[in-house]
Amino acid sequence: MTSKPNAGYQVTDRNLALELVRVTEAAAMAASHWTGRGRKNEADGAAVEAMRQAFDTVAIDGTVVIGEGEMDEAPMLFIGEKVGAGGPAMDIAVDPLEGTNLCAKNMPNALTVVALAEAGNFLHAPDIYMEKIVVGPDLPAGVVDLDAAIGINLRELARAKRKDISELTLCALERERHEELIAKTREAGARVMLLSDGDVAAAIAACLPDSRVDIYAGSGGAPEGVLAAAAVRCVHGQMQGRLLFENDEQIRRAREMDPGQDPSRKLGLYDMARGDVLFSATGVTSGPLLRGIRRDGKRAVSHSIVMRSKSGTIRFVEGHHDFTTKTWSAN
Ligand code: VTB
Ligand code: MG
Ligand code: MG
Repeated sequence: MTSKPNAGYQVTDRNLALELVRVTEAAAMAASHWTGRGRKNEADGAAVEAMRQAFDTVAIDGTVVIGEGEMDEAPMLFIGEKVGAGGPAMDIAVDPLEGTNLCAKNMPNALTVVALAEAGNFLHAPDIYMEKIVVGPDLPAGVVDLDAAIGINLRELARAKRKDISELTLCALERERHEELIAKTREAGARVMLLSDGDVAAAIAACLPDSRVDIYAGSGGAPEGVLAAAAVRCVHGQMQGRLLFENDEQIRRAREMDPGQDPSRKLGLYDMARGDVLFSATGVTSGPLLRGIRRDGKRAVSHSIVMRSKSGTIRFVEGHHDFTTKTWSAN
């Protein structure tokens, strides 16, 4: 009888999870130099450069599909850029510093984020807004819907969770455009948790037990939407999205990036992140999800979450770093 040790083997079965953590750790340590210094561009630049460098040693043939912008507007990690040391063809989605303002102001939830899937599996989305709705695992499929009134969604969610609406918390970015969403949520009897920034962390929070967030809703960045979708796949939550267009140029760009599709269609989770997905995020500043980087002279401690959709394994990784033996994060 011939044994088939590799039956069902997928390229993401390689130990890429740990390699990905190294990438988000590097970016977080570089950004942490700028925490609380009011200089968001410097923080972002440091994270981008460290992340770009860290990718050089990852054994993949990666293409950035969600990145820092178009080739002519971003010096590195631009859309279409090839990264990695060679290996299986992978799609890469990055936000080297998700929450530049949070980092600059030393407020909770600044993260460095990377997601990875086999080539062709992430939505190619322009840097525009996306309407999003996210709920956690173990709920009936379709319990909430982007097109339903928020009051109905909250009622259905409460029923599925066997809770009273008054026990639910909806999380949204604090923006004028969300005034109606916030008012209607409160009218329905639920609580609202408002964030100044950082809806990738909010989407993850909606999927984790004990986070005190039952649903994330509202509009934020489309790139952050794809990254959130990758994370939501890993934690087996539910998410829908829809690109929001402000002009014809944005529609043209979305059509070019995702040919043959209606750019304003309602996107399911698998329209944004298909296949086996890996996700890693490292805290820059401390929040409920992750602790931020703690520096102490020539040492630092990092906290990361790394997850994989196929196995559903969620790992929290604590890294203890010694700058006397490293060059890339010594600044
Ligand atoms: C959104 C959100 C991000 O920035 O992109 C937001 O998805 C910007 O929104 O998580 P506004 O244009 O309304 O300010 C973040 O909060 C941080 O990158
Ligand atoms: Mg960014
Ligand atoms: Mg961002």
